[in-house]
Amino acid sequence: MKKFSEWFHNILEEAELIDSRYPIKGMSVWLPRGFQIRKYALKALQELLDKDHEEVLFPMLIPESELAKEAIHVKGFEDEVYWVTKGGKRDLNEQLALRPTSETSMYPMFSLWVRSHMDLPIKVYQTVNTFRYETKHTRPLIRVREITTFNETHTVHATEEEAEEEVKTGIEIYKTFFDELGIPYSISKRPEWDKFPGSKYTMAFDMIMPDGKTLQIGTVHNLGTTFAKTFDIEFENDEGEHEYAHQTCYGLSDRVIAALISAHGDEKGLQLPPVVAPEQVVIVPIIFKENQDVVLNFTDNLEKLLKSNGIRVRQDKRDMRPGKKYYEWEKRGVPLRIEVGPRDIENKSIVLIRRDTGNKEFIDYDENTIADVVRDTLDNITEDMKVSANKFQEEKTYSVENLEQVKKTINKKGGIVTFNWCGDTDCGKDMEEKFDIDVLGTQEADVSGPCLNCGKEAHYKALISKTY
Ligand code: PR8
Repeated sequence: MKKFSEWFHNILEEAELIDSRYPIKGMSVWLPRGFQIRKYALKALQELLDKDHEEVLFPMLIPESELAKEAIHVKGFEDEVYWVTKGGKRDLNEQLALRPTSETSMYPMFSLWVRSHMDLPIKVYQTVNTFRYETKHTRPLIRVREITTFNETHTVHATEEEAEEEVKTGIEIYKTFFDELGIPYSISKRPEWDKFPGSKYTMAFDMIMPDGKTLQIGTVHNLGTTFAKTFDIEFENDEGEHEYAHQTCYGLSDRVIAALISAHGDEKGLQLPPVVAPEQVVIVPIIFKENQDVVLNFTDNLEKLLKSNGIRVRQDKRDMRPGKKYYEWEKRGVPLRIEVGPRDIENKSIVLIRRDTGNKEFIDYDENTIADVVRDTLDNITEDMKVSANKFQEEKTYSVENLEQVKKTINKKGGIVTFNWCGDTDCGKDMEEKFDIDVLGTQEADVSGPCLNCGKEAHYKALISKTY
């Protein structure tokens, strides 16, 4: 693959996903094809969230006085906030922030909603746009200033245990979601200096991109009682005493689409797992003048049949060379192509071509079973795409034994490097500087012996990488 960032930008344009020429840095336009992929991805996510959470919608503007209340939180975001200062020509009494995330928009309301333990738990989510004035290099979908697809879940609980449980639930939901999309990930606990501002701790999902750098594709935060104390989210327990609530929040963004594109795309273009593909199947009739009617009769019927079985199918009847059509649909990532020519109809067979492997399969045509055959093939594609993407992440995760290897591996191979680590902030920051990397975080592991960097006793597996 040519240089990744160039490939990535090309594919957004060539697969007609995003137009990034919008005249504000860090803000782009979702084109119809991109928007459909986004829609199907959100549908899959919402199905998972809806089992145990309710959807809500909060305003986009936050009064400065609320945003400023939680000191650590606001410090983490102060350089990134966009402000609305005027209504028409008049200065506003109080300036209003465009939400960079919604804790300070939601929690003052939670404070009104929670009175007794009977009001708990609260488990809500919303999918909104948020704004962050990012100063690092912006890239479409990957680091944007208007996050157009911010899916954020916020929960409130009576006990610390329940909040811990919810962190696990959040992680499970994201695992299932990423698995459905065939997006590989490594999960780790972010180091103290890189946790979400105001949180107790942060669990993060990172995917290794084709160029070897990692992208944070989702985070789950345990907020403890910090925000509850700031925003007065209190409840009366069984004994009539007042207690502060325990909270969690977790979120995903447009980056999921970037991860999807990057995990599966290739030199031919986009490659979509069936669950998010606007067209799961494209039928290309091979038409010659003399038998046009026979072929189109057949393909129209096939199209109808697949559609009635809930498969997203499109027939491409355009008057152009089949080869050109194949090229276009491959570039757009359609998982399965069906070719039907006059000879196939005579032989009562059709041809299935998989986008992921390029495999061509001639199958006997039977109206009663064709939908099942197609569905099975789509399922196999989903599974194989996942396996292949996971393999890349595994192969690019290296366990090393000494410092020399850390440096060599990161610089030569990229990916994630893991090794025994003490977990101390000073030691971590020393490594970040020395190796020009980021400490992604730690995984609990059965570790013994010294920290690879400082020689003190190791307690964790560290994960480090170069990051986006
Ligand atoms: C929270 N509050 O906000 P988080 N462009 C694209 N994606 C981004 C960007 C950006 N500029 N910044 C972050 N993300 C919590 C949890 C409510 C929900 C993505 O957490 O700041 C990253 O994938 O960690 C990140 O993991 C996710 O949004 C949530 O943002």
